[in-house]
Amino acid sequence: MNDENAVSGTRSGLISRRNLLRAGVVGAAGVGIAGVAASKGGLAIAAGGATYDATHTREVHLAATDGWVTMPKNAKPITGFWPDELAPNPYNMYVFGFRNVSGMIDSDVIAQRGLAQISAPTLAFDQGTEIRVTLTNLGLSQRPDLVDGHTMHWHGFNNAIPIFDGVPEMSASVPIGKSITYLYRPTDPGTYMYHCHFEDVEHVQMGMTGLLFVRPELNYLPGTLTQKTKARAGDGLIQPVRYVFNDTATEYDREFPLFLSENMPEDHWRDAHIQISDWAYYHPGFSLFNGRAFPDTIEPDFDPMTDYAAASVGERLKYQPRSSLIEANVGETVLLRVAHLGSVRHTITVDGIPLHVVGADASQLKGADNHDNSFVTNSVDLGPGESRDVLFTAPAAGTYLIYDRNFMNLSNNGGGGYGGMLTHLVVHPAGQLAPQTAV
Ligand SMILES: [Cu+2]
Repeated sequence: MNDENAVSGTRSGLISRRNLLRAGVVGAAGVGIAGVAASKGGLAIAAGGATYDATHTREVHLAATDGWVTMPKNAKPITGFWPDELAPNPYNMYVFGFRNVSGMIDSDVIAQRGLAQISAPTLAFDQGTEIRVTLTNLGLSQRPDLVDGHTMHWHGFNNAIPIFDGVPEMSASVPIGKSITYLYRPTDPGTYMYHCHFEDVEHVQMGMTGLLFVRPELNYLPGTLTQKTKARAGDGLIQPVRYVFNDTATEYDREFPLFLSENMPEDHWRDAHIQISDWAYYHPGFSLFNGRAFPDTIEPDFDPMTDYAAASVGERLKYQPRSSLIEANVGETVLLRVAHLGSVRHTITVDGIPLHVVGADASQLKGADNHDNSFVTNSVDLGPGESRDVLFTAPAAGTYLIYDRNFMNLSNNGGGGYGGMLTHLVVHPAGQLAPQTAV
């Protein structure tokens, strides 16, 4: 924590922990969605006691609810469990998840009940920014018998305040119809993940997981969030300068989130059909990149708020909105932000392309003596809860495969053809793709 962090206000006595808790919980105890405004108001008072630059504030509003998604049709059905006969066309699997409802009016937020997405929205923040993530619990449309809370747990964030850590046993969760605003000021750039921590084995398996990353201040002009730019060699274009960490050796041209998870269809069926799951008995049917199994991984991005023709792939994937198609021009440096919140190990590889791992678990691979601990490999191995920052140089134009080396994770529940954790890297001739402007 740096001295500018709102949290440091508690240390300097500007606000007590008790008052901060009151701001988060009591402020959120309004009726229905009105709790959002109440909690924001409460936290504005709390944050007002600390010194920070208000222009460096980011506000995000997430909604937590349930919903329906699709796993690919080339999967082997599981009699009685998948496809789920309760699923509305064109979907086939029940999930819990988050939605990004930032900027929506309350009635639109409430209308997202039952429309969860997987993976959770990718969140990208800048180092040193005051971040306020408001989480609203919309309840579960398929399971009105459940009164589950939800939380946001930023995995790996050094959080001094239990309530903002989102572990309900240590503080509080968000009840149905209520909201809490979580406060953060990240000081450590890198790739993280976040998830709901309420009955976390279940809620994580059901889909309340996503990727989050923090860009380093080295990207910005001193004292501002105005991005540094430079003319790249060869094309003369002025482009944003992007680094993974506060080290010029970690420069890249394009970045892509690659969020790893799996699901077990029987457990999703049981949650939809009011049956008890044994979470100790786990054998995933689908392994996912960014919430989709191949071949859906290479479909483009979709918007959960857009109407697509009912039979189109867009309608089928609108609640799995994130593509895993990786595209770059020859010679560009690509950053894969890999994070894993499934339950079994995964080893990601790209045939024939050396992978330079420069970061692990939101830390640059560099010793205290500035020793370079980064390494080049063909196998990026991750356990659950781990992340890696991987750089590679886009080779000759063509299509390459990015996949999990475990063959078990390359089918859709043992069905015919390839599936699971597989996506494409498409390398274009030099200069063909415009510079990346958004992730
Ligand atoms: Cu939850």
